[in-house]
Amino acid sequence: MLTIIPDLHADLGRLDATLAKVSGPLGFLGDFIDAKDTGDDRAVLTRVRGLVDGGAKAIMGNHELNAVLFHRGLRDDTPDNRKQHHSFLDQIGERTPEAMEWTGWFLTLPLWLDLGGLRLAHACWSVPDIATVAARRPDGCLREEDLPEIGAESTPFGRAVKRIVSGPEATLPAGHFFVDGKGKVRREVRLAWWRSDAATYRAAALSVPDPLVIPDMALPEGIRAEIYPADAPPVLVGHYKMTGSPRVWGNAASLDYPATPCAYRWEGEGALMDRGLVLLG
Ligand SMILES: [Mn+2]
Repeated sequence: MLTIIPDLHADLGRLDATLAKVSGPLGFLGDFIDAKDTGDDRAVLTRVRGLVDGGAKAIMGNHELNAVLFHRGLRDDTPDNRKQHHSFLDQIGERTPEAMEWTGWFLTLPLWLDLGGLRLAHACWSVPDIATVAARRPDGCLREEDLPEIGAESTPFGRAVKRIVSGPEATLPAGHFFVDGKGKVRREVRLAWWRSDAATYRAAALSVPDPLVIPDMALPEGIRAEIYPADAPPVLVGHYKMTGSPRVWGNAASLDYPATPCAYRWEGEGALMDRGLVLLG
């Protein structure tokens, strides 16, 4: 039995409310830091680290990976990247001894955990990407010497790491594009990797205001391989800032519902069930 807790984003009140409602072994899906507005990064990290030292499981989110890269000069120093990381920077500072201590701890968190009957990743359980990373790092934990190629996304290894924590995207076939919710023209589309029967760009497209503009053309083999097989063990992720009521999607689910906090209580079932969801509101 294990209770899986998604993205906390420096929200100590949410962590307290979660811990008051659940009992038994815990697993965390990453993105502990970086409040949207205000938060308490240090308090959340201290609590989670204490729980991990006591046996809780935890994986790395894209915010932890970005912080590791930022404090080593391996992430672009742009206003957007600083804004995303502002609550940590305000409280803990930039490349301070404490920032280096926390980001060093982030590197001890694996990118994925396979618990036998249940798999955990922050954004995507990509079978080919996990194989690529595991060939070098079988335990899923990155080392300092891996970081430059991840920051630059310059190698298959570096790109695989990014897809595991941030989710896969595909470049649309030549001539195709869509306009996103902010009015920006995009030629890359996020993939709903959990739709095991998705065979075309349109069926696999995520976060597109009008999916009909996406071509109903077959996904190339390399991209099709990112789609999670229907007969594989269940996967829980966070990351996707879901709206509406929490629900499972089949053999995968995101637990990241910022407006409707939830967790998942797994009792060994081989298929995810809506009744495993624990609402924390
Ligand atoms: Mn995330």
